Amino acid sequence: MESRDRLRAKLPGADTGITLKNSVCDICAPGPHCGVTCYVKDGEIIKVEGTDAHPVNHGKLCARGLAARDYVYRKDRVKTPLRRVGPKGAGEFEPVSWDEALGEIAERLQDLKGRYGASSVAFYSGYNKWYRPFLQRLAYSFGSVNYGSESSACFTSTILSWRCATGAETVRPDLGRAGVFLGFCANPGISGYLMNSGLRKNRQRGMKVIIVDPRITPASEDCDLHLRIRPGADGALALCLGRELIRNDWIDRAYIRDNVYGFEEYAAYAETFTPEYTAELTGLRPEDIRLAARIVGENGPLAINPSNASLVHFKNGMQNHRAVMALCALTGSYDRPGGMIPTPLTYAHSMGGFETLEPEFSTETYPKDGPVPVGCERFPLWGELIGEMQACDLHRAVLTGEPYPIRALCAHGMNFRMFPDSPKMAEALSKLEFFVDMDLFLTDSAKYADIVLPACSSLERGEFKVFGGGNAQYTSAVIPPLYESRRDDDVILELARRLRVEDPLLLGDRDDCIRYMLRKTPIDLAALKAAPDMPHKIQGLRMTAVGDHGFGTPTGKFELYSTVIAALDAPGLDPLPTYRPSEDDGNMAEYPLILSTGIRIPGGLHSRLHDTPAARSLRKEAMADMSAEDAARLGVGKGDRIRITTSSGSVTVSANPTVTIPAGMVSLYHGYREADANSLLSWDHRDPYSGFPGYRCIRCRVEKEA
Ligand SMILES: Nc1nc2c(c(=O)[nH]1)N[C@H]1C(S)=C(S)[C@@H](COP(=O)(O)OP(=O)(O)OC[C@H]3O[C@@H](n4cnc5c(=O)[nH]c(N)nc54)[C@H](O)[C@@H]3O)O[C@H]1N2
Ligand SMILES: Nc1nc2c(c(=O)[nH]1)N[C@H]1C(S)=C(S)[C@@H](COP(=O)(O)OP(=O)(O)OC[C@H]3O[C@@H](n4cnc5c(=O)[nH]c(N)nc54)[C@H](O)[C@@H]3O)O[C@H]1N2
Ligand SMILES: [Mo]
Repeated sequence: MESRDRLRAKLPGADTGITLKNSVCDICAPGPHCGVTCYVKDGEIIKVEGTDAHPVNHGKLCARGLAARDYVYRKDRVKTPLRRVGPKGAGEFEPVSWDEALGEIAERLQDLKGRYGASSVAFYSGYNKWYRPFLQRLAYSFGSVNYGSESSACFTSTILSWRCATGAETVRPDLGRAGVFLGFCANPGISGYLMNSGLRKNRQRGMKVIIVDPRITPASEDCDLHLRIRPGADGALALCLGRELIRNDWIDRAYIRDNVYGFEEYAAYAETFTPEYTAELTGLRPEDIRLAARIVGENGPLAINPSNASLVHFKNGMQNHRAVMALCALTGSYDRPGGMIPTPLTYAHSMGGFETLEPEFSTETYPKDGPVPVGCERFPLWGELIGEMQACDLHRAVLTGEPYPIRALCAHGMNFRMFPDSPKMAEALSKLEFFVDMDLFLTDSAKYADIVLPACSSLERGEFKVFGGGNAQYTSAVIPPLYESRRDDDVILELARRLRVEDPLLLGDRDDCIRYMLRKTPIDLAALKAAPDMPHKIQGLRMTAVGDHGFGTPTGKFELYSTVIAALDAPGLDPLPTYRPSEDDGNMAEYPLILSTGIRIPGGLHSRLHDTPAARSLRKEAMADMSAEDAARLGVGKGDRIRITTSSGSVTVSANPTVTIPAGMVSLYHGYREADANSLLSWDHRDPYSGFPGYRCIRCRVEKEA
């Protein structure tokens, strides 16, 4: 082939000047962070594909990862540090040097600390996890208790419920040995494609799969039983399944005797959830519920869905999740082969299968004499077991001064559109005395900032990562940071120096900090850095064997009756996984439909891909899926403009009538500038245990626009 054709085909070689470099795609959650191979010519990435030999994705990439090049070269990248010169939100800035920007930030933060106390400054991280230990430690070393993140609305409620039940924080299904997979809210084909192949492969070997999902999805089309539950009724179904397992003696009595606390109380409560009563609550048929119980009872060990953000995005979400987890206790499937295996978050929210001292690094400088972090007083269980600022309460603190005023915000990746009642969060950003936001893009949130700092992407930096099975990698940059962008951790460390925090680690070197976190592992950072292209299996790691994890609860058992919740004695919090309705207070006659916001779409990753052309091309318009029946009743056809109204507001989007959604349900993805789902959500529609917003169950009405 001629060089010209080889160039057109983007083939690497000396004649084409194209070289290959490996890195990771960090557009989505750090768990997957798939290996990518970048084709680089003249310092520019011209193509991105999955790395064949990478142990996580084996050459595969999803629609988001395939848009990585477009993401990096988005037109709205922040190019230099910026200082606001116009009104807040208007997006008028002047470029300033890094030195000026960081100098001004340090000066303003010190001034606010002097006047109002360090905790009047909140530190916040959006979806990105990779720099979080540094940011959290900076907040605490600066003296503020108010470090929080988007995890206040993502999956930390599942951590909270596992901590309550067993003391573990994250738990993974041992799919390779499971007899049955009970997938509440499981649609991994769209939200986490790597788990999808695990489900398929194990179903072929005989594992039974039950999918509980109101919608027809790729996962529900490839399962043994699909239960199309009413949104938010999962707790009732789980309690009824527990009842049926107990009545049919499909439970592990020896395991329960030795390892479970509160079985009798739980059994008495679950007994009230007869299949007939549960059918009324869930919209399912009693015989289907009985069949599900039989499939679980006869096919152990039981594995459940570990990524349950959509299960906990309800007003009753954490309790629903606890009710599902209880089935693992009844069947003796916790910390047992084929069941749910406790697995620590190893580093930056990734599970390597081993422990590091990241939690110690992140929290050891926590200020001893500070106030209670924002949101922890209102959500005492969150305060007790998580202890970080419940970030969904941030706008309350700014706008009402409750529990005390937050005056300044130091944010990495702020996006007001993820917060319940997002216009309130935007208003809060406009009321701050000082607001810094570091982001790749000049987002609508960044436009409220006094100083905007340009961040680089994962392809422009080297980074320490861990992967499942005891693998670790220290990537190197594929291209240098674009424009004047920098990596977040460098900026955090530089700010620590300028704030003169009394913290030798933060005043030192990034790798020394990482080594400090890894000091009880045999990981050699220098060796990893010398071979950055691929993850390496770490030899000599200590991993806890299945069955040996024990229980970190006060009773030393799997607590079906939570002694932690009982000891809080907080009004409205029940020690048993009790079931409550999930709807908001909207009145049924006025708002007859249920709006579920945020069900994942292939080309969307919160707000960050809506302005990325390759990903956006998969769903060009903000579009709401609704049932074909409801659409016919309202005279709505595909592409017609519809207005969705809740007691909090309304948005106009195009309609997508589909048979995959049940009658009565409407689904809208979040993060759209032109149709912000979270402007439809009342600030107070929240789970009292976790403080999580009820994103997935909001009463609404739909009207066709003239
Ligand atoms: N493409 C894509 N992937 C993503 C993300 C993204 O934005 N886009 N976000 C990532 C993040 S941050 C997270 S937290 C995860 C979330 O991951 P998931 O929770 O897996 O994602 P969802 O698609 O929101 O929900 C899964 C399924 O739950 C169903 N469901 C909705 N309501 C109910 C209900 O009341 N009961 C039951 N049983 N099922 C219900 C939905 O119909 C959907 O098919 O996804 C991650 N992966
Ligand atoms: N209605 C509704 N709302 C939801 C959800 C839902 O299902 N429904 N899901 C919730 C869930 S599970 C989640 S996880 C949240 C996510 O919500 P967010 O955290 O708000 O997610 P993003 O839109 O990705 O915004 C993060 C910002 O970080 C920026 N960014 C990306 N990489 C970097 C980096 O390396 N450094 C810096 N400094 N910035 C970077 C991005 O450009 C983006 O502007 O949304 C929640 N909100
Ligand atoms: Mo999330």
